[in-house]
Amino acid sequence: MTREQIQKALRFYFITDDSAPGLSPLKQTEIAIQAGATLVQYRNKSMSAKDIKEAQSIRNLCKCNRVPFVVNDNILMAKAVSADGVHLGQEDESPQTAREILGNTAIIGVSVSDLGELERTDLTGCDYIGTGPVFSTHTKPDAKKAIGPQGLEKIIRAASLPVVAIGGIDAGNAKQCFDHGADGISVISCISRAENPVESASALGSVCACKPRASVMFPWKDEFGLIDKLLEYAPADNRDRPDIRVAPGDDAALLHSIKNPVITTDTQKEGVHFVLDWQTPKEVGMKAVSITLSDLAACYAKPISLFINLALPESVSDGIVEELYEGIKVSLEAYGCTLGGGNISSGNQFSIDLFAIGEGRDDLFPARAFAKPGEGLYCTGPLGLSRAGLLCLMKKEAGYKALVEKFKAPRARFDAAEILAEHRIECVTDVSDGLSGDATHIAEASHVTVEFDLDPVYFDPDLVSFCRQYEYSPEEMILGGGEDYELLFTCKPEIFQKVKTKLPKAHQVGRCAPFSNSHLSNLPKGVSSFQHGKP
Ligand code: 3NM
Repeated sequence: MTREQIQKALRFYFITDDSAPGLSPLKQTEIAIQAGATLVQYRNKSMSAKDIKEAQSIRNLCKCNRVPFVVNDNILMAKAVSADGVHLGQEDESPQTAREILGNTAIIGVSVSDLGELERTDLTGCDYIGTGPVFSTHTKPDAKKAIGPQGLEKIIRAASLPVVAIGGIDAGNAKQCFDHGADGISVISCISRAENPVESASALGSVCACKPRASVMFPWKDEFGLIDKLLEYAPADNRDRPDIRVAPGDDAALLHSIKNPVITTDTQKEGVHFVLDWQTPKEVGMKAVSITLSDLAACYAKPISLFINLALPESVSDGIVEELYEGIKVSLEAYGCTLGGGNISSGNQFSIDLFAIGEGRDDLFPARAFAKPGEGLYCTGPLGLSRAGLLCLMKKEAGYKALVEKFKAPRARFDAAEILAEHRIECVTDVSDGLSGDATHIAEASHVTVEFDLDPVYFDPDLVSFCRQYEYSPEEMILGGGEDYELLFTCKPEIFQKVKTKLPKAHQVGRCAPFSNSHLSNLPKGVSSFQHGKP
């Protein structure tokens, strides 16, 4: 996390109370999240292995609501429940050890109670400091004497890291902590033991200038409820489409007979193909449909029906699934495809498996194996944009919206496929693995050598300026980047001239020669085919 992200997360820092009368740590967390908490720490002074379930439920609730979750003192518990980090006391392991165990992206904090302790503490690997008690507190029996807002300010001035204040803080005195320079305040009893915890949390949230959440998201529980919802999200004309005889919702869908069934499958996995911090669930749903149907476009097949298999970890909320469905629906409608059915199960990783059925043409089924020496290698549109868009997201680069859009919302090129089919082009594939990867597929299947010939005239201007800014080569993005979902095809140059009149963005990227030694030639050094999850 960047320093700025840590500072934001510290603003309203809630710590669970393991001995509050009446409110469980999970319920306390729900109240804090509702009031706008920006980080939750699981604190359980008698922490043992059996507490893992409680820690997991709190972690799941936090994850559903996109609130960072850290564990107090215990690095191994933090690791075991996949927490976002750990908060360490002076008697615990060092931040450096925590960093080694929890990795680069973990949030690691350390308690420091005075200037002497600050000087003596090795803060290597640490992201923030917790300082207190600022005011007197009954919650921590062994807490030192209160340092007051002035003491807090002294530590903030001396510290090089963001600081969160702790100890005896409530809505009445939190402002003093901010006024004296704290990045955030952390509280236990002002929520867990308040007479009215909801009101108290909400008052604290407004002092912290944190927006209350309209609703708290809960981990998904009901498989059948979610399947019903999936069906509700089916495209509007799903049920009276002529292709479907028995609609989804039954044990299986019965389709009317399809003359040339074309079947394809694809998968999207969280952390490999999508990251929910970068893409909304709706965008993920839309893209999952597009990339699956793109295979049908490359086969000149008309999309008929899509089937979806979802694996959900508990930390995915119903709300996220509903948004995902919304995206699936929008995309299916855009392509005129029905939803054939779906299944949901729990799993360790959020993943979406998709299966699509399309109807192929009677007269033409393009394939990678039909490239001939003497033909040119062409593409229906600019390449490399999606990879550059992914890099923008990773670098938190706010410009280059068109590149990011290409990564988030690629389109299956049925429009281009129709024009290629009109010209009876026989060798087609979609560019999902990067130009060098997909050209290799064509060259291997057709036993030809593809000679690349990239003309900078066709490089996308945004791609060129992105590459100039970040010192990448556009050729590398085009050849090695993936997920553009344009169509790559081969044909005679005179046929291409005709195609070009209808697809102005189509351009040549190489040519096919009789096979000689290797499948690719003219490939700049260091360019390899795209691998998902390894940008
Ligand atoms: N650490 P409350 S004070 C857990 O000074 C803890 O390091 C402290 O609870 C420190 O918000 C404290 O109920 C207790 O006062 C904070």
